[in-house]
Amino acid sequence: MTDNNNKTIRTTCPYCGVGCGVLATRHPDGTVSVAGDPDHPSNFGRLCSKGSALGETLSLDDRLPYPEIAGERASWNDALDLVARNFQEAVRDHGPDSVAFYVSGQILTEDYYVANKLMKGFIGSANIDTNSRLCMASSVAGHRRAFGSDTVPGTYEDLELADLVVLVGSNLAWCHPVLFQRLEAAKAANPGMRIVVIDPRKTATCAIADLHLQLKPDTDVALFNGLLSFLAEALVVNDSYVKRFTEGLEAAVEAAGPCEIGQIAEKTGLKRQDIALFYKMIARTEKTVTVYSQGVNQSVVGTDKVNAIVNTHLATGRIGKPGMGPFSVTGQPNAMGGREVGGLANMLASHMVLENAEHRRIVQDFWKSPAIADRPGLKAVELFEAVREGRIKALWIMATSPVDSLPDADGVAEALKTCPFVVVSEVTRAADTVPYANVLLPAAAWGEKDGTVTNSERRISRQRAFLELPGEARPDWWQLSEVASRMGYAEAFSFPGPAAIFREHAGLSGYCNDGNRDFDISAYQDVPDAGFDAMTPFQWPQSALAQSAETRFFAEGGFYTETGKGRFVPVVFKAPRQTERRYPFVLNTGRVRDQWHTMTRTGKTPRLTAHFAEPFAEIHPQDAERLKIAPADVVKVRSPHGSVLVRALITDRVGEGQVFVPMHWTDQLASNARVDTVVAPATDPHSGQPGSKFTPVAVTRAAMAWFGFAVLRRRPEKIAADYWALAPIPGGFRLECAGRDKADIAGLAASLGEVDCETVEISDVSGGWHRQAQWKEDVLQTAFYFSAAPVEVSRQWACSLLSGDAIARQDRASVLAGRVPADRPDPGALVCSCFQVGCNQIAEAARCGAASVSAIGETLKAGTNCGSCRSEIQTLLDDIAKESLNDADIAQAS
Ligand SMILES: Nc1nc2c(c(=O)[nH]1)N[C@H]1C(S)=C(S)[C@@H](COP(=O)(O)OP(=O)(O)OC[C@H]3O[C@@H](n4cnc5c(=O)[nH]c(N)nc54)[C@H](O)[C@@H]3O)O[C@H]1N2
Ligand SMILES: Nc1nc2c(c(=O)[nH]1)N[C@H]1C(S)=C(S)[C@@H](COP(=O)(O)OP(=O)(O)OC[C@H]3O[C@@H](n4cnc5c(=O)[nH]c(N)nc54)[C@H](O)[C@@H]3O)O[C@H]1N2
Ligand code: SF4
Ligand SMILES: [Mo]
Repeated sequence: MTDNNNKTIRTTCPYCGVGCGVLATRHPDGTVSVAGDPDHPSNFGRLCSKGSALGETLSLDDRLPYPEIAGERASWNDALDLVARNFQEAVRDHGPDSVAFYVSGQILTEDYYVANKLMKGFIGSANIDTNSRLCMASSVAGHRRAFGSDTVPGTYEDLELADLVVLVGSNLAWCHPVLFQRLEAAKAANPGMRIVVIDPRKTATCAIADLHLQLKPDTDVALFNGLLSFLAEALVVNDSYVKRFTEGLEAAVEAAGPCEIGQIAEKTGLKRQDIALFYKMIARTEKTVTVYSQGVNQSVVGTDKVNAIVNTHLATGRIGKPGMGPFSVTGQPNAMGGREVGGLANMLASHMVLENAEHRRIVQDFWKSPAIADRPGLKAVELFEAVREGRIKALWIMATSPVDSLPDADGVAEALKTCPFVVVSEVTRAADTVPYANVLLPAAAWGEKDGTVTNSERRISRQRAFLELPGEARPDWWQLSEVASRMGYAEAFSFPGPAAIFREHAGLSGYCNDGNRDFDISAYQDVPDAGFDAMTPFQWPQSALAQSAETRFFAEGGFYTETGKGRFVPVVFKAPRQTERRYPFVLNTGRVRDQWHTMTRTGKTPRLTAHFAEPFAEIHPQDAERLKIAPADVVKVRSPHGSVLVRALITDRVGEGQVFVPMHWTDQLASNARVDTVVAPATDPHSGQPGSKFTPVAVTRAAMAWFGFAVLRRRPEKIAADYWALAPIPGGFRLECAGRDKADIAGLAASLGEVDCETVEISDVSGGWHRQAQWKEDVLQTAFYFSAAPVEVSRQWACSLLSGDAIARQDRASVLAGRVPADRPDPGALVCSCFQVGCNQIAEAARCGAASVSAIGETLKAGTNCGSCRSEIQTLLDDIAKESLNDADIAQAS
């Protein structure tokens, strides 16, 4: 690739499982602009805030330029030899199960295929697991119990065609924003459409909900079991579908027990009338889709939650038909591709079953491999336990950061320290798992690599390269194939490129498959390189034998169980773990709108860090009052496994007795905010997926003697504060900090300051109050604000100070005072990241008569580009309307 300048390439977004098509254009000045691909059938031109900012996350400053062995630069040859030798010796001395791969739903299908082939067919162990274990495993297990295969029956269009969409444990507005926008548009076009959100938290998604069932954590099974019984008792069961295509309804209804609304209300904490309303809505709405995500999967009863939901769809025959079905939306861009190649420790390739001898024969035969794994390997949490116990001698981690994202994360870090040989394939040096590597391999990143991904609706799209590989970075499939060759398997791994891998993968999907396996893309087994390059997005199945226009599953039965019938799974509600006196809160964790996981990419751009610039805990006002926690205090959230220090965000978005902490902040951008150090490693017995949304914790106010806020030109090397969080801003960084000892302020201020600057400061040491600004020729270099209470300075305004031009001398006082000059009103906390519009601006526009989201858009442009903030704007408008109603009430009363 020599000159891609100004050429627009069609590719796919590397973030969520919606799988949006992206048009990426590289300009002569090296910048990249992106736009939604209007022809991509997942997004039709839309992009969310994260997708829109992709061009700003491609800087190379943090990239790994070359391989390293024990922290020293090494050649690829030496590094690959060493990896191959260590894996080989471990297998020779301790057997195939003494080695493991831990990979990710963010590698491409071709990378994934090679990793799985090497481990299961050539090393001969099933010790390959993936971060999808933390993400989709309960859905996989639930699908397999009900359908006999890991099949997602529906398509995105079903959300638009439905009359009732139930969102269970899914914050779709923030986590699948483009799908959410499609749903929003469908609702606007079909005013009869109803939306129910089932989530213990009031999320941005609730802005679109007709009914929000704010149930107690982990009580979904009680609600859906009740629904199944209700449907059976109200005779809404689709007898003909149930008789012809399913088995086991009676046992499932019996396990669910009679539909006693009072009891269900008690178990779930929901109001009886809300439960009854929900059940009636379901009973009378044929076109119902139930979308579910991590509030379902990430639970110690996650698989039961999945089956409790699926049972209700089987009972009504609402599955695989337009506008109907259970719909597990996937998180990562290639969670589905990973499942297709068999990336999980208990799966074989091509949706085949590890325990099935015939399937093993098919795969081994196709691969012509010396071995085939015949029993499940270690699932992620067990895998790292085995590492800790010394049972794993060589481990290869690829495209995931287990010391951040696995539960009991400090235990994982300990395990990695003791592991004799750890390989990490990464794109960035700034990832928390990097320091644990014996061998570090620089991987190709988004925009540099070529291959395919599969989105939530089984649609396979191309990711295409439009940038040169920086330094010596190489794609993951290449790294794996090179190691395989060095282990003696050159013939089976001599892939010239991703197209050849894709063909083999497509070939295997059709091999000995007479329609008895769901995953079949054999229509593509002979696609030439040029055809692979030009491939347009398609949905599977696409068999070489039968062209099928219909890509939904199970409308007319055809399940992949032994009997061909869909299985009702009897599930019994188990009350969630009681919190003890010492750990009285339930810790819930998850995502925010503008960040992606450990922030290695989305944490690089001010556009995305402005929405939330530091880690926080959402705490209910009543709990805060009891615990004497004031807004913006620093709080400690603690379990027996570990603790984090985060900012208190007091809000009734969480229920009493619950706290919500985002999963995103790592040691790269905060002092002590890796929330998975707190999360318990409890897993679902069927899927092995951790219950990342439910850990009993204690919450206490962390008594701080001082609080600080600063804007800085350079990233400080060390920050001597008990609490800190950094985020990029235009022209530099912003720092939030706090400490227990006032004496630390002077040292910190000195260490953050620049040299050769004109420094202006005001200080009241006894009051713990200090302000300082530094100038070079009227251009601000740093500004610090310290005080005994949380610093009240408009962040939006202060963060704009470094981007701008010279600041007039007469305005210096306002910089020190931290006061927004009168001619520049404070925009308030950021809502719209595309146009940088804050909540004060929206409130002001609303007061001037802009009463709807579209009116706000017309006035301020907010919400008119990616649309990710539209639900927040709606919530703001609702709050303002409520306030003015209250004001009117007060006025009337007085
Ligand atoms: N912005 C953004 N988007 C993303 C990602 C990201 O990092 N950032 N990551 C992607 C990935 S990999 C994934 S897996 C998806 C996840 O997408 P989601 O699952 O939608 O996101 P989460 O925030 O993890 O959790 C969803 C909701 O589950 C709720 N919940 C907690 N406990 C329960 C419960 O017991 N019952 C019910 N019904 N709900 C409960 C939480 O309160 C939360 O609002 O997002 C994808 N999209
Ligand atoms: N408490 C709690 N924990 C959770 C969750 C939760 O909701 N709560 N959610 C879980 C879920 S659903 C998920 S999916 C995980 C996500 O957790 P992780 O997978 O740990 O998070 P990422 O930041 O996506 O890690 C991807 C890493 O791969 C690197 N990378 C990017 N592209 C490439 C590439 O092409 N090749 C290579 N080799 N490296 C690359 C990135 O720089 C980054 O360091 O977290 C899980 N952990
Ligand atoms: S919804 Fe956003 S993050 Fe997800 S694929 Fe589309 S643009 Fe990317
Ligand atoms: Mo995920």
